[in-house]
Amino acid sequence: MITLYELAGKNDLRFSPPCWNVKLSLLYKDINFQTVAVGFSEKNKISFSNQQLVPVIKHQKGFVFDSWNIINWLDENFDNPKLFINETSKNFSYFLYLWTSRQLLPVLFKIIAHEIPNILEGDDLDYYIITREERIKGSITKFKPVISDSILKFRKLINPMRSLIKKNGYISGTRPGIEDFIFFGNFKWVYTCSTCKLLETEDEIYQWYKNIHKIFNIETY
Ligand SMILES: N[C@@H](CCC(=O)N[C@@H](CS)C(=O)NCC(=O)O)C(=O)O
Repeated sequence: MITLYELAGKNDLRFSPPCWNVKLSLLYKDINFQTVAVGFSEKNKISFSNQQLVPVIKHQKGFVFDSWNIINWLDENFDNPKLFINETSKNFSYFLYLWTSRQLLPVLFKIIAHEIPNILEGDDLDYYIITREERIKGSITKFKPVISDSILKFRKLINPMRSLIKKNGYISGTRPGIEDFIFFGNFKWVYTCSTCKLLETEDEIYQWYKNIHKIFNIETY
């Protein structure tokens, strides 16, 4: 049995983008797994991995951390269905992983930074405020004046994905696959942690986001 250590907030809310990417990959491959909730202030739970971030998976022979490494490990160690159907899909997925972590999530952070405290409590809340305010050298409310600009910027930034989704239904093609799972985490983060109307409800990407929920029956995860 695989154990996925993932970030959790108040009321056991699971909101971490890379943890969601891994979870969708596990569901897609129909791998038996359990999850362990890790609060921001509960690094002791993942100390066996000798680093501080989730997702981490523990398997019979050891552990793997970082969503990209985990996805690769899962595909190498569990057969069909394959996440990467060929090298091209692997390369495009890697691009999406880098684009998400380096470009998209930082824009989204500016939109939801001030709302994340609503889903945290106790030491986790203190940890979030202290570490993030240190990182951005200011208050987590400092981006509030640029929220509407950031939303417009984000919607435009993801235009190529919108075109793909419009054309095929999913990024991977006519059915969801790893490319969709990596992109999904962005939206799950925003909609779980904030009240922000990131996408218009008529936006094809919004429909795509809802479809992924239905297909994987993930409301409860
Ligand atoms: N590149 C890593 C990013 C991991 C990461 O930043 N995880 C965040 C949650 S989204 C975390 O563990 N944060 C804990 C902290 O800030 O202390 C991946 O894709 O797994």
